[in-house]
Amino acid sequence: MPPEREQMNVVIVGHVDHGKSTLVGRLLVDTGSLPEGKVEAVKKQCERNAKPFEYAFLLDALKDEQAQGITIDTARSFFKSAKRDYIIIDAPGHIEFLKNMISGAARAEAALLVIDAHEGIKENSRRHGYVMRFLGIKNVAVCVNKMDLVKYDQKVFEQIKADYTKFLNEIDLKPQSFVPIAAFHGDNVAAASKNMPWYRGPNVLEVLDGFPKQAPLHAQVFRMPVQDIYKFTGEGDERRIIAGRVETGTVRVGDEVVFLPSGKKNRVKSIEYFNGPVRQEAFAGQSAGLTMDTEFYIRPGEVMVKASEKLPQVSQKFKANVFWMGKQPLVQDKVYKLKIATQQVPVVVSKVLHVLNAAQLASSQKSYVDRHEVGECVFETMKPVAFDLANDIAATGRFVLVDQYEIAGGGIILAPVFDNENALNTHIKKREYGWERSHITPEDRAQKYGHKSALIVITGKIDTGKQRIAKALEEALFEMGKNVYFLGISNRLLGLAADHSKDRTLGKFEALTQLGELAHLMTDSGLILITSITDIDDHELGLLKTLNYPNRTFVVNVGENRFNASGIDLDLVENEDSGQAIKKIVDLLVKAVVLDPEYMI
Ligand SMILES: Nc1nc2c(ncn2[C@@H]2O[C@H](COP(=O)(O)OP(=O)(O)O)[C@@H](O)[C@H]2O)c(=O)[nH]1
Ligand SMILES: [Mg+2]
Repeated sequence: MPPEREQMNVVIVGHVDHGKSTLVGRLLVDTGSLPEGKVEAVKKQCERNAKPFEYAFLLDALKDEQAQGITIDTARSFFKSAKRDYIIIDAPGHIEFLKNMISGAARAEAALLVIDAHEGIKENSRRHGYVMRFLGIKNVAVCVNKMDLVKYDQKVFEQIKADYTKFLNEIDLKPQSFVPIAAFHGDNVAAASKNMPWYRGPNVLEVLDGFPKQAPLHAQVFRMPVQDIYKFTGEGDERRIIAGRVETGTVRVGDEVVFLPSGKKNRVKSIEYFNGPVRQEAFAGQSAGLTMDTEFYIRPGEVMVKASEKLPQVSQKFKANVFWMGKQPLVQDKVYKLKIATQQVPVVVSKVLHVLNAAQLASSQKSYVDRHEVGECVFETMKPVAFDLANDIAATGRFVLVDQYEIAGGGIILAPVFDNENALNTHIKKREYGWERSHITPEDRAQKYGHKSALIVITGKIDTGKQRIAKALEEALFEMGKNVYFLGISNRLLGLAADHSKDRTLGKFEALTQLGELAHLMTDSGLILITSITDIDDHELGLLKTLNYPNRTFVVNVGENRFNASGIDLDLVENEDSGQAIKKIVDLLVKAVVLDPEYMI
């Protein structure tokens, strides 16, 4: 790859008239980033109109020019230092700005915060501090401007620095530096100021150059969210292609890879491109299809990473900031759909920690997030998800929230959250609390019925004889005089099959929860309940078992076990004969003391 010049996006914020445009204009002029004669032309124009020259006019003139060109982007200015290229974003409206920043349309790696030394710290100066924190921008410099208006007095600068530092510390933000400047005159912008010999620190340009830059995408750790899994169609060709876009890093043939959240490991056998020859390597920005050394099964949505590199977080809880655009407010405990890279999972807000109104930039303490507000929230997903922190890797650290088929919010992940509280446990606690137990104990029922209760889940691939075995088992147990019921819940009812009237991600979760509750009810009444479910994964099994608890759940897998690392009690071969299958399942139930030993066949 050709050596590229480093680029850094910087956002500039500050109260109106504190000198943002002037500072940007001055940076452009002092770094020689303007077209020849531009400044002179604008100055002449001012003279003709008998107006004093303003750097803001200079920026306006540039904007007009840009608008005629290809990019109509009025809020950006470009300048170069010896070290790198800068793009300065002058945030016009806060709503647009926050939306763009959080949705990933724009990304600021550093911020300049301008405060007028003469006017002092304004409410807006504080609000901007909040915004920086919400966006998680770590590289922040505060420019105390218009020092000429306070006679370049060190005491004024030190007082503002002390006061503003105190405020920033309260919101947990640590600015890199404070620079006393007179933007209009160029003091400490790109050169040291003769007027402020008492200041020995870096000028604004030096501060910017000093901000550390993230490595380019291809040099970061490898992340490839799995978009789809294709099978070769050739005769007897059993290979599978894992397809996706490499978001960051590089991967080579022979690399050991891990798929998360499942944790499955494998090794890259080949890298195929859709319209090209086989290659040895794929890197950030490329879409590729990879084959693996050993055959295995995963679902789309997993993130492929390298075993030798820093792994992403795998968790069901994280803290994030969301920018909310939904018509209905974002509320606690309602189920939304979370999309992060190619993963889609049900999610709830377990806690709203803090809310900031994007229009007024006023922060408040409330338990929901309205349209055009930014909420710092704890999210809980219904299954583990793999993610990075937005500050480390944007592609796997940002997400969108879907409410009623519409993207209603965008978020950036700030940190994983580790605690034992989870929505399922809370739900079960509530259920148990509200449950009026009868005087007949499970032991009484077992005595009377001649067996204990159980939920038997028969799982495996589609069309492997699961339903036939389930029904045969029901009949056999019924013949033995047991209280048994086959719950013929179809894939469609379970939300597992394509059903366009329902959101599949949420539908499946809802259906499994209902099934778990139903199972709990039926096993609580002393029944042996049998059901069959196609391709249930470890986590979904866990959900069923937890809901059915304290009653027991047995899992029988038919055919190749594709999605379960644990939790299978019995494996049957594909299309196993009903008689054989029943014998094995009954043996299992006898060993587990659900049935008496006399039934051991
Ligand atoms: N005296 C003085 N005036 C300045 C300085 N920097 C900016 N200004 C003036 O402050 C006013 C507002 O500046 P501007 O850059 O448009 O502020 P913005 O609203 O933050 O973009 C303009 O009249 C500038 O000329 C400075 O260092 N000293
Ligand atoms: Mg301005």
